[in-house]
Amino acid sequence: MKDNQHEQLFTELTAEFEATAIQELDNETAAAIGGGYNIQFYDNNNFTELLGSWNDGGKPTLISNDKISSIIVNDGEWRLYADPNYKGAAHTYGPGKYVLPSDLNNKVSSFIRVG
Ligand SMILES: [Ca+2]
Repeated sequence: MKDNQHEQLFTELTAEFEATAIQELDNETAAAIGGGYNIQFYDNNNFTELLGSWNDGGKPTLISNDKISSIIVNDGEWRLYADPNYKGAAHTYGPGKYVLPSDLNNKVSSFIRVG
């Protein structure tokens, strides 16, 4: 019975993690259907560990808080902030690939499309 309980707990934890991941990636799914993403966030410095994708608007509080280290902007201008609710250190990025500077690396807590 103990093994079963252990397995059940693991299953619940996995389901919880997946729910969190899916929530962050909802817009990626939408973008995939639409044919592209306007901004993509990565955990590392070489654009391979995708944290999430976004097309429009912004997010005042990120699930991937304090994790983003690089971004790819495919369209629009986006402003990234070190603090929630569009506050703190900020930089604006147009189309391109960027490794975030030290005042934003692993510190981004909100972002919004500004152009
Ligand atoms: Ca990171």
